[in-house]
Amino acid sequence: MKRETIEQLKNTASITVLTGAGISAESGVPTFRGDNGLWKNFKAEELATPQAFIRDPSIVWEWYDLRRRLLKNIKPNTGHFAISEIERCIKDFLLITQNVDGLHGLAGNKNIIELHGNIWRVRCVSNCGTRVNKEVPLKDIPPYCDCGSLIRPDIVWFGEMLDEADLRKAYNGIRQCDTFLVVGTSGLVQPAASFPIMAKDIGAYVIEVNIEATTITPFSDEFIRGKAGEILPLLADIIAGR
Ligand code: BJW
Ligand code: ZN
Repeated sequence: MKRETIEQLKNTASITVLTGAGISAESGVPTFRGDNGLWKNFKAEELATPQAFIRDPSIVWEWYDLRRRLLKNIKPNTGHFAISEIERCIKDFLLITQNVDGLHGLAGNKNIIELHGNIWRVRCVSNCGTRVNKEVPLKDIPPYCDCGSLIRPDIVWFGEMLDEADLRKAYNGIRQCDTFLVVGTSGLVQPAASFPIMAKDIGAYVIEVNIEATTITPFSDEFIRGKAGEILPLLADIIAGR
């Protein structure tokens, strides 16, 4: 690690973190892309769209049901816990996650934006309400609401708008931070992929942790190659003054 990065982490007053599927990989959650991406046979770009859901809600629900079954007993790993320790050390802290697995909350983080939704939340397509449903496996696929409309996962699919309040809060966090930490994302999905670049433009120190270089790497002040579960505890140690 560069001396400059260590100094930055020791002295930082505000940190915004962006995470992707890579941080949950060591908990056993498959990533979306790349050689180890278990979903290679199921393309997110094909299943995670409103068009796919209209065409065949059962196929889309089968995919989410499979993922919910896989996630049911999964636990946060040392990477998640390190980020929750960083939040306890830094008052001005924001975590923006693209993950829908809820593991950051289980690890103890409080100020979280779940940019792409949460796999345990569902909503009626007629917008008659959002609710939590942890039924695994689902009894009926696709599930229907009492009002007769289909129920869908409360997830942001390709071509759908992100929640406006979430986006506003994310942009504020990007504007205000002096350190921007990006972990385990391929940087291929917008608008999240542009957050580190925006942070860099505004003057933040950008640190990237990933097992391989990404589209974000050229914009990083330091790229730390390695597993999130191994690198993040080291960063948390520095921030905590150990
Ligand atoms: C490790 C590791 C370890 C592994 N340690 N690292 C501008 C330009 C071009 C296109 C667009 C644009 N603006 C919008 C678009 C369209 C689209 C888009 O981005 N398309 C691209 C594919 C080109 N974006 C949208 O539609 C978004 N909506 C939007 O922008 O609305 C406005 C708008 C609409 C229409 C037109 C224009 C504007 C919505 C995006 C929603 C994404 N949803 C998904 C699926 C739903 C969630 C779910 O079912 O789970 O979210 S897609 C999928 O990708 C999922 C993820 O959150 C997301 C990001 O993936 P992530 O996390 O980066 O995972 P991977 O697998 O790609 O990478 C894992 C990484 O971990 C790798 O780098 C590994 O190396 C690393 N790793 N183990 C550390 N142990
Ligand atoms: Zn309804």
